[in-house]
Amino acid sequence: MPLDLTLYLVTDSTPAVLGDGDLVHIVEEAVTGGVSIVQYRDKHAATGELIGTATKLHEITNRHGVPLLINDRVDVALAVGAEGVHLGQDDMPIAAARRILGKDAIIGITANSIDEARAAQKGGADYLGAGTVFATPTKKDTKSIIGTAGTAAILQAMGDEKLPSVAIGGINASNVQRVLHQTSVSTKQSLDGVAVVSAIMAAEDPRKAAHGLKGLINGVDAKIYPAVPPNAAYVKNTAALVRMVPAVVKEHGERNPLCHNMTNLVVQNFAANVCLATGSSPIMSNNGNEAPELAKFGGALVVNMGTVTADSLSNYLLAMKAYNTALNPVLFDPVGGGATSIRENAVKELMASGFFDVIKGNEGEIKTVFGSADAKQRGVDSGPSVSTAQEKAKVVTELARREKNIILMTGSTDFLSDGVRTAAISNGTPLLGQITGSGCALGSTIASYVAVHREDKFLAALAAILHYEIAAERASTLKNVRGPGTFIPAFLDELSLIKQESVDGTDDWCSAAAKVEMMLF
Ligand code: 3NM
Repeated sequence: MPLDLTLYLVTDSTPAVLGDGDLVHIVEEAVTGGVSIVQYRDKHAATGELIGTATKLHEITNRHGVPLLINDRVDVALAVGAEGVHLGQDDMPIAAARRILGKDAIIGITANSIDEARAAQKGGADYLGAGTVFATPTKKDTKSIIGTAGTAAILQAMGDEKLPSVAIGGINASNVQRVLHQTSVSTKQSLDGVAVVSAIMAAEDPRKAAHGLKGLINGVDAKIYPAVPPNAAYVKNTAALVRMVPAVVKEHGERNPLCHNMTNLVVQNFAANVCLATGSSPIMSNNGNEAPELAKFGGALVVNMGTVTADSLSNYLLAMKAYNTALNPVLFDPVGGGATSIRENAVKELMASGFFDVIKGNEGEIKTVFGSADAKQRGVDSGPSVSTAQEKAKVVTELARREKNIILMTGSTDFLSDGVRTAAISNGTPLLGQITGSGCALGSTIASYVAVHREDKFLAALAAILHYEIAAERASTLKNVRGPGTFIPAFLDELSLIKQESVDGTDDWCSAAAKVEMMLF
């Protein structure tokens, strides 16, 4: 029987997952819906019961031509003639299981680290279950949460001899596409499928759930735009990129996308005014329960961690899930990310729970997301920089590569990267640093630009930054602007004027003023 890991179902007989459902019936429904391999996993039942249920499951899987594996119990697999076993790190060694089950048996192994994956390769495993990707109520005693970055590292470390691999832990319809996308190191070093428990076992309609997941995995509904576009819009040349900006500003101004802001009280008013002036339609809603409805409007979400509390964190998680499910862009602004352990943990939890198309922050915040040792911040301000331009550019490039998204590190020079293209942008005015919320409002601007130009998110972000910073620059030179107070209304005017100039087809605001330098890695 061929080993097809596309959609791997692991069963669970505990009341928390199974409820009053019938295990055998659920597996039949799931296999009909598209599950390509089944692992019978029951850590509590007596041997006789295991053999009874496994026999029934094997009759179903045989009928559908998919393999049945038994978790841990080599004896049960042998007794029912199952196609193989799945072994944890504490179970029987692979070689011993191979001696008992023979060369044709499928033997899979769980790996939590690069070392475990390499040992599984050497030991002759047929496939790898990498995890735990995300924290999951289904199995609380997992060794550690490795996220998509840890899973990608395992796939990469296996090199050319990579074993067929699935990822497991907290995977469901809302995140399966981005898990496949973010863990893919190269065409070869990517996942062959995903393993799920509750997404099918606890679903109201397991057949429909399996069918839906299979469609998402096969990319039938794939709308995830890669950070680096594969087509002609992917340009590295500075002048060519800058020439494309006014058309994106025009597109944004004409399409008037929704910009859903979850942001702190201090900046709500200013961010909403910036949205209106740049051409997006703002909604300021910090209630995560509203997000599923708002996510349907095709706009973008801004998660500005501002003043994070347990309550706001759970709202961010709900909203992020809604936008990820609707495949609409999310921008993360980890405000003060490195300032306290609560914020640092919030960053970790948010990063582990969903996909951010763009992460923007100052030097300390981006380093916190990256996991740098020198990320410690005092307050939410950036503080004196400790890195050279080259070092900052390297951090944003590496982080963008790791997260497969767009990273912006703000400062007097901004560094923007999609992992392949990295730009240093030196527009702006020191006055932006003297008004509250200027960084947060830039986040709102970038998010709505990505919503209208998602086929090249790097170009969208560049257009937003130039629109914003050139407007600020223009405002700062006006005669009647004497300081931060008079700067704010003039800045809003210039934002709106640049939008209008672009809609009218005038490009000089950008070509004459843009200070962009591409940095190559
Ligand atoms: N093994 P769900 S996590 C069975 O990390 C199992 O090895 C894991 O359940 C591991 O799909 C897990 O409901 C449970 O999140 C996965």
